Formats: sequence, C-alpha cells, structure tokens
Amino acid sequence: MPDLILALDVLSRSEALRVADAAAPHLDAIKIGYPLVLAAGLDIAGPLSGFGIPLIADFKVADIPNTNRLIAEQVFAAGFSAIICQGFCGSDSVAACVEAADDAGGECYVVTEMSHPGALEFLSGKNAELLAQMAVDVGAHGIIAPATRPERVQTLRAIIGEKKILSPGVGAQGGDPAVIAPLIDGMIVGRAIYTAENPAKAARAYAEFRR
Ligand code: NUP
Repeated sequence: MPDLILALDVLSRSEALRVADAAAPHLDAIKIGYPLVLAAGLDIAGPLSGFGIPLIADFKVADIPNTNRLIAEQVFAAGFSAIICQGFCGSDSVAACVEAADDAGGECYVVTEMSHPGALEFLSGKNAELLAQMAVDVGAHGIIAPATRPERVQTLRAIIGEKKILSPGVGAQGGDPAVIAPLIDGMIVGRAIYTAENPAKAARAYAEFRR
C-alpha cells in the first residue's frame, strides 16, 4: 500500500507552510510544481525541507537533453529528492534527468499516461506503454500513472515490474483511494487535502491507505 504524497499547489508561501505544517505528520513526501514555485519562488524548497520529508519537483520536464540536465541539476541543488519529467521527448531527454538524479542521489519519475480526460487524446494506450518501457530501459526510478484509470495502472505495472508507480488523480479528479492504493507505491493527493477545512484531518484520512 502506498506512501501519501501531498501535491501542494497553493499560491503563497504562508499558505504552503500552513498546509504543510498541518498535514506533515501524515505525509511521506510533498510534491510542488509550477503553481507554488512561480508564486513563491524556488526558495520555498528551503522551509518545506524543514518538515523532514522528501520534496518532489513536478516540473514535467520536457526539453532537449542538455536543457533537461540543466533543469534537473537546479532542482537537486535546491534540495529536492526527486524530479518528474515527461517521457514523450524521448529516451535521451529522460536519460539526462535520470543521470542528474543519480549524480545527486535522487530519483527521476517519468510521466506515462496522465490522469485527466484529455490525456486520452494523444498519450494513452500503446504510447503510454512504450513510455513505461522506455522509463525502465533508461533506469528511471519509477513512473507517474493515473489513479483515475486503475486498469491502466495494472497494465503499466506489468511493464515496469518493481519500479515505483506514483499516482495522481485521487479525490478531486475522482480516483478512489481504496481501489488504487493496492496497485501503487505513492498516492498523490492535492486539492482534497489543501482545500479541506481541516487539512490535517483530510491527510490523516488518506494516510489510512498507507502501508
Ligand atoms: O497525470 C498527472 N495528473 C496530475 O494530476 C500528472 C500529475 N503530475 N498530476 C499532478 O498531480 C497535478 O499537476 C497536481 O499537482 C496533482 C493532482 O492534484 P489534485 O487533482 O489532487 O488536486
């Protein structure tokens, strides 16, 4: 059963620290991305690191290998433990993130199939399966796969074996934690925790699904 990862997509430093402080006792990691970093700066990684749980950078990095490497190096230098990159740019671009992660003692996760409805237009089905196989081939630490489609998570699991699956889409996007939890290694929850009247209580409820 999975770790609980908070997707902290709030828009100020004070709100980020308020929610993180409340939820931290129930969390295994905090994931931040463009919303918070653009609003509060990359420096927000400093105080968030103070909660003593790993930080995941969800920048869905999608560029040429050299640019991916430069981005990943900045992420790990800022104190993150893991980075999320897109797979569709190809194995060399993903390998650049994986190498930067390995050099920093961190992890790299590759997006395969996304959780929202529009994901089905281009990057689902066979393409997602090819992305998952590529993630394995380049030595990525795991993949991102949709909690909104448990049957797809099972298909992708058959490809990646024991590599980790981090899965967003529980709560606000309709994914059922009880169904997805046995299939994955990390359950990513955002709005269902950070917009809750009591984020600590919401986080505790999702933490019930942990191992
Ligand atoms: O396929 C993906 N779906 C998804 O929601 C890949 C992601 N990285 N995410 C992220 O997970 C999304 O950007 C957000 O940070 C989080 C889900 O948040 P929520 O829907 O639980 O609020």
